[in-house]
Amino acid sequence: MLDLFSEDAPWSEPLADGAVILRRRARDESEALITLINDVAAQNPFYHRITPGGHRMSVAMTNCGDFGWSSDSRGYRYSEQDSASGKRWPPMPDRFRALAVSCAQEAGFTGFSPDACLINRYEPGAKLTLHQDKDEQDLKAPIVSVSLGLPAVFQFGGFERGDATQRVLLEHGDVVVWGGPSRLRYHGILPLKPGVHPLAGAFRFNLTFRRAFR
Ligand code: MD6
Ligand code: FE
Repeated sequence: MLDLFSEDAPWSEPLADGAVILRRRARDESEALITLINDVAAQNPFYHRITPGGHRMSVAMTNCGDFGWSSDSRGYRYSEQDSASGKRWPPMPDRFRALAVSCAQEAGFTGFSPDACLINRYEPGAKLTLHQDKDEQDLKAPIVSVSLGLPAVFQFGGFERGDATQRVLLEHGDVVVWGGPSRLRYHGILPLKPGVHPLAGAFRFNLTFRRAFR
């Protein structure tokens, strides 16, 4: 149980209408989450996908759940199999689902039922340029994003790529939930600074839970 009166209890920070950071919300179970990430990666390894434009992504990715997000020369999409291995994605661990559902609920999104979890792994220098998440069928469902390991600067913008962005540091155990009016905001991650995290070593991991299909 979380001790809400202890000095280091989680707190929340509004980001925009429909978007909130639940600070340290996943911290107490982070060791278990990292073990589960390693289990998924043992079945379906992280790798650097190629964008439709032919660039190798600096972020390495894998997925778990009924569907996984990937990118190759034919485009971005959700699929039941990893196009690289031809295998189905490993199932979404119950603990992952429970965390995502409870964070969504806390942010006001009841009934969230994720069918996909994209796992990003950042090494020093890895970044994610400004993008929108719009490959999901049901844009009414929120996205729940869990940060683990090394901290990173998150950029949160508007509805056009050129709009001004806010910069916020996302640290180990922080959870961002967004949906509703913010669902299609541009966002990205600045290049990761090198470091060593006691549980994640030289990496940052990010889990994003989505509802890909209705
Ligand atoms: C990351 N996150 O934190 C990248 N997308 O590594 C995302 O791209 C993201 O945090 C949609 C919703 C929440 C996110
Ligand atoms: Fe995204």
